[in-house]
Amino acid sequence: MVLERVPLKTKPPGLYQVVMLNDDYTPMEFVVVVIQEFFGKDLEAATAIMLKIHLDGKGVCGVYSKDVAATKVDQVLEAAHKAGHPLKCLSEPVDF
Ligand code: TYC
Repeated sequence: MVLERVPLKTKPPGLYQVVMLNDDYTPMEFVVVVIQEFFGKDLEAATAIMLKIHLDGKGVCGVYSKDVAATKVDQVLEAAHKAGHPLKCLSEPVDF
């Protein structure tokens, strides 16, 4: 009989950060509205995140479960596409 080792531990579900990328065309006002609408930030926090992205090239808009992060990315990309802006974002695992 062959006994196979069964992993004792399953990995805890990880957290994913939604990272927004800078570009030269999307209006700052649009990015601020998107961050408020989809990431629940107030005007001041959304403006600070937008400026960080503008200056650093990218920034984290929020941290979620994998599914929720993927939904946020879809919502942002759809809103940007509909408005005709090249705004891009992605989700990636948070490492700690
Ligand atoms: N760089 C853009 C501009 O000058 C503004 C911008 C900020 C675009 C953040 C995308 O994720 C972004 N209009």
